[in-house]
Amino acid sequence: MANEQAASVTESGETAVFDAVIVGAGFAGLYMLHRLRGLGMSAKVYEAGGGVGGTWFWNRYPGARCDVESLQYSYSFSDALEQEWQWTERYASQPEIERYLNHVADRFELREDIQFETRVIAMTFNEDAKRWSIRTDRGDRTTARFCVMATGCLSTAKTPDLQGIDAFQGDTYHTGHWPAEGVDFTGRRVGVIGTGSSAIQCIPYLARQASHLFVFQRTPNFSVPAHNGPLSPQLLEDWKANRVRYRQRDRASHFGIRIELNRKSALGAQPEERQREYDARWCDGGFAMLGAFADIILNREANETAAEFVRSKIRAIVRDPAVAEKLTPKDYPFATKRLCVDTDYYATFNRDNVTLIDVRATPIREVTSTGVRTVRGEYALDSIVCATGFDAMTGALHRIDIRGRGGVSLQQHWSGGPRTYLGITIAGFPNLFTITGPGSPSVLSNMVLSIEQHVEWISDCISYLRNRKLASIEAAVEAEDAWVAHVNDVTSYTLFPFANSWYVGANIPGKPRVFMPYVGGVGVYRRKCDAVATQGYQGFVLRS
Ligand code: N01
Repeated sequence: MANEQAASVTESGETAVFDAVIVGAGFAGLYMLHRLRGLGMSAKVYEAGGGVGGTWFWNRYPGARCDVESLQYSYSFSDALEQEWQWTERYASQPEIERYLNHVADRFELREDIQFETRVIAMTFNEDAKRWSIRTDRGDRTTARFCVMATGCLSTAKTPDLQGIDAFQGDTYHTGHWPAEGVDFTGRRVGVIGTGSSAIQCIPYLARQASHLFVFQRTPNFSVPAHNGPLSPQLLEDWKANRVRYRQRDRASHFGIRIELNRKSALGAQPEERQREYDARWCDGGFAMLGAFADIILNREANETAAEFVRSKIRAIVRDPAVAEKLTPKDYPFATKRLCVDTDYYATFNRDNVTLIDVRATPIREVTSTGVRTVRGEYALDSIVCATGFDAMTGALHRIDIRGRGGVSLQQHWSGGPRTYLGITIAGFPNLFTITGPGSPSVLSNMVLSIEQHVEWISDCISYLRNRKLASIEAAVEAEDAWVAHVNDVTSYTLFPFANSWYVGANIPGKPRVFMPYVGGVGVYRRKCDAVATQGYQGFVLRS
């Protein structure tokens, strides 16, 4: 396989030629480009946004912040980068992460190979040439040996299907498409639809600005405190001195983050011991609660002890018992919908200018020109903020008309739900890779750590092909079947299937109900991926 140098294109109608096309310039796309360049390959990145960042380019709503700690939610591949970048807070805010990614793009001189404000609309595999043809919404035509989908797991925003929403005379926003210039809600009556992670982060901020905030909640969520704050110089120093060891620890862990996993069963512990453990983890903040006991996510009764602990906290924080009751999740196990991490979320409902509306009890009938009407009455609003989530994990891929061997579309191949081998490759779609795709730990892990693992696995794979003068790699159907069965099998030991979460596609009408991420843990998963590679890409068909 020769190095297929880039020809220039495109407005003239010529076709540009690259070794690889990467779709997306977030954490995944940037590192993929850097790695492929390191192999001496030509690569082009197409990015729909006007800048780098992916998720962190679009989700700039007030309060947007990562809920994985900044020292862990950052690249580990460059010691120099780690030494020179100073994170300021335990959890980095959106502006800080966006600045970081811009720094990375500049530091590694990545911009020249990124075409912004360009959306890939179609990708077709040409079997004779063993190359992909790529088309964009700006008329670019490109061919590439390899395509890497760095399209993100939560990048296709879902707007609520509410009658009349287009007729609303006020302003409407989606947290996943926030205006770059920001929004001033001072003096406005604001309605927030949704109470997932995005809403839980922005509600305290909106409440401080708006004259009145109306929160339209369909399903209450479990949320734990972040306990965010500045990073101490000692902590930063320790991290820099010991980063290699800490990163190794995280790579071998379950979630890809530092959580002390208690091996004990919640049911085996005495009530006082349980309380002590949960209290300590609540005080620690963030996802520490997930590791409180080994069976929380496996056993309904054990889970109930954690759920009841969080419920007791909600009742303690929220002064009005009726409001506390509405905010209390009851009909799905703790942490089987994405656990939220907040700053002052529950306490915000103690404010006089915040009203919680339970739209499961009193459903929204329609959006009128002046507000939201539920079966009980109308709420006059100046602005509506839709914090209604995403078509997760598959949405961004399905937006592109991807056609593999025999012209079969990804839509057809995934009509019953996503099917992958290792979450990285798809049978019938040679030389196409999905970073943090369905069937990999992705959204159940520290995304940056999982992205790095995939990028390195993919670049090693491409290097292997090149060294052996092989033209293509493709997952065997049997390997894909076996992996899908394994992913489902591992899931079936957990409580995840009991929640109507976006993990199972429940938020998108008509989406096949399939638990999409791999719950086996990032350490176990990495070993499996490495074993496949060291055994000569077992489960793949390699062609010259
Ligand atoms: O979206 P969500 P999100 N009428 O799908 C409700 C990551 N993230 O943007 O549950 C009324 O969680 C819906 O109700 P229900 C993180 O992985 C990370 O908040 O379907 N309500 C739900 O309450 C997260 O999980 C970070 O009944 C409607 C909400 O909208 C993921 O992104 C920060 C409705 C959607 O919640 C997605 O989070 C933010 C309707 N018609 C996000 N339609 C950090 O790292 C939907 N809803 C911090």
